[in-house]
Amino acid sequence: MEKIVILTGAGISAESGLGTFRDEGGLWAQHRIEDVATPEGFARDPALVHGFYNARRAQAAKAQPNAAHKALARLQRHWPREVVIVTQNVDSLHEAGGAENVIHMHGTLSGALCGACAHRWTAPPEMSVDEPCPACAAPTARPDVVWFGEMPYHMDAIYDHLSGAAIFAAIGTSGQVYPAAAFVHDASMSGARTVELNLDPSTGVSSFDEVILGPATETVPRWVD
Ligand code: BJW
Repeated sequence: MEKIVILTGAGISAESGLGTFRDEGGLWAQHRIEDVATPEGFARDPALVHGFYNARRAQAAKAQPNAAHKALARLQRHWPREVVIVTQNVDSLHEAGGAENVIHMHGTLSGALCGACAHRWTAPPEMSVDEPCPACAAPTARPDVVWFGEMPYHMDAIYDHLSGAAIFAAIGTSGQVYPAAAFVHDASMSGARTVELNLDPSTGVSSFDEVILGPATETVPRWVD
């Protein structure tokens, strides 16, 4: 069955008040990627990394889904078997906006993961360095997110969806992080029509068949309806 595969990035949650990574004043202007978004950074200073994610978890808990999240949820309700939402975002605003089936390729802020036995559980609002794993008791709890150098989640399922895509849309992502940045090529190879909806053109803008520029809360509902 032909699919509509939608990839979302931080830009879709920007108008819900959550900072993006690479825009001016974004998260990477305030924190060094090597310190907070790599396994090596976590090994060096887990307290710093927990602090970074605790603050983002608190901020995300207060954020409300916006018109773009809600429009995609409407589209998915209309075609539940055809519409696949793949998000790089670790917030849960797609679900809060009514989407039921969301693939979180970079994990979630609401998850905790044991670095020793890979057990997963719901993260408390504040994680700390001595938090024990409920399964093996090792003090190796980490946020269940995907850092640089780690394998993103659900890649087999995502490639499967991309190979059957009739339409591929990338929304609010700068196209600077792989493997998500290459999905437009994967989808094109499968014959999909590709569209970018973004505030500023992404790094891979020339690979898309169509480009719609503007804030997601305006462009996404218009594209969906
Ligand atoms: C709006 C808007 C509004 C604003 N409306 N729009 C050299 C070449 C190629 C690859 C590599 C390389 N060296 C290393 C790599 C691999 C590396 C990588 O890509 N590095 C690059 C820096 C080059 N990738 C990895 O390590 C990944 N793993 C991997 O590759 O495994 C091997 C593998 C091989 C083959 C197949 C599969 C796997 C893992 C990457 C993990 C990324 N993790 C993070 C942190 C997650 C946890 C957390 O949230 O803290 O993921 S980094 C960060 O970037 C986060 C995001 O999901 C990701 C993408 O960011 P995003 O969403 O695009 O945000 P921004 O800020 O960049 O862009 C925002 C956009 O929104 C902009 O375009 C704005 O214009 C727009 N916008 N307001 C609409 N209102």
